[in-house]
Amino acid sequence: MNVEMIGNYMAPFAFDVDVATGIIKDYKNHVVRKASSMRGYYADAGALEALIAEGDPIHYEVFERTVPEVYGNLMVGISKLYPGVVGQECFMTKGHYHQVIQTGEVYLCLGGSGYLLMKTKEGDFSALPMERGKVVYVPPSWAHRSVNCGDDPLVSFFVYNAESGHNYGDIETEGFIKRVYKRAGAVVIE
Ligand code: S6P
Ligand code: ZN
Repeated sequence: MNVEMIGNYMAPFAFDVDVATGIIKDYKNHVVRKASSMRGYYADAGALEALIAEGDPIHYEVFERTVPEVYGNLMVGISKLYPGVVGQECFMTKGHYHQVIQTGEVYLCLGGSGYLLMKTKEGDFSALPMERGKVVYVPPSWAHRSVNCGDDPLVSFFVYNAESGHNYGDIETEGFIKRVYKRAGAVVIE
């Protein structure tokens, strides 16, 4: 990829985030995952198919300022997860381990409410609340998934090692130990 240089080094840069909408103004990479990208992830496959048939709404978007994916660089961006349920299960991201499993990540929640679910290969589990102003530190070895339990988009700024990569396959086969539901208006993790 082309990066701006000053002398021998990558040039420092700055960018703006529209905190209200959760959009990086000059993003370089944009990932959009619709309901149809989420087949196999929710407990109620029939409810997901109904949602897809009703118009296949966007589940989440990721905006990144990409940098070369090499040791030392940091990838930064915004994750915007829309509110909604599949059956009674709250909208969520696919979730992943990092391919380079000894790399961590930091999330700063800018708006909305939900959880960051985390799990390890050994079956350890953690669910930390996400709300505006909350920083969640994801240590190395922990897979992570965002879940939106509120009525507004769950918007988070994230920073991770640029060489981390994403391992989705293991989550597709392992699942995430616990799921988050809205039952009669109450959020339950079970
Ligand atoms: C990347 C970071 C986030 C997620 C994003 C979407 O390491 O954790 O940018 O990619 O929240 O989730 P997922 O699981 O579909 O990549
Ligand atoms: Zn990650």
